Amino acid sequence: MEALPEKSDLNVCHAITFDLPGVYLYQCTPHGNMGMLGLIVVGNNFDNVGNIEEMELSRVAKSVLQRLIRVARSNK
Ligand SMILES: [Cu+2]
Repeated sequence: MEALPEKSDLNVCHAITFDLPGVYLYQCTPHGNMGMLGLIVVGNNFDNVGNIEEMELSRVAKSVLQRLIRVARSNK
């Protein structure tokens, strides 16, 4: 998450190359609290998922995150 830009511009494509395996969480800035999150799993590696789960999020976002992690793990 620290490697990602804090904010991207609206309606502008943004490309990122993930060099390190692991779980990456991103959000829509105005709607993150409502659970508009995304999860990217690089290299099928969940080693850092504990750090992601400890992130401070709203209750709704936390619930969405748990579901995203469950789905990602089931697609392993
Ligand atoms: Cu949004």
